[in-house]
Amino acid sequence: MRRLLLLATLSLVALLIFVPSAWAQGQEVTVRMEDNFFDPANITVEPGTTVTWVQSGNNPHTTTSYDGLWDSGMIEGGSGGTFSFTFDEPGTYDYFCIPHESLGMIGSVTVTGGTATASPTATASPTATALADTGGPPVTSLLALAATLALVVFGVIALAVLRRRGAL
Ligand SMILES: [Cu+2]
Repeated sequence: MRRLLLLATLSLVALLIFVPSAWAQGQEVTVRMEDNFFDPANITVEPGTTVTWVQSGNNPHTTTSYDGLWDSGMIEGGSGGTFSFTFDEPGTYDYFCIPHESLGMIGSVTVTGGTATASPTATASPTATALADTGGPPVTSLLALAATLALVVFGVIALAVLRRRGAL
């Protein structure tokens, strides 16, 4: 009985560890393009996060990477138009709005998971590369693992209950 409880506990712990990390993959974050600022201007996200900029103002805006990684082009005011970009590599990505950069309409996306910063040296370091390449197993396999663990937990509990009742 004690062993069964231990097994059940371990399974639950594994679930608690694996499920959130599975959900952390492929997150979505929204940044509003207001007149004339990004809201929120500076965000921090997990690798694999898709950031979607939503036109929420009356002026035309863009989201344009200083490094040339993305450029939404002009999104007309009042259109509710959107632009999305997925961030896989750790680092800090600065961007601006072409017509309103001089008004301070700038922002940044910081991707966690490494020591990499805007510095090219840090990005190219073996540590950062290894972290970026690992990525973790696909979401589906993690969820399958979690489901399997859940089944094991329920099976063990059911077995314990039946034994106690003398059914086995
Ligand atoms: Cu703008």
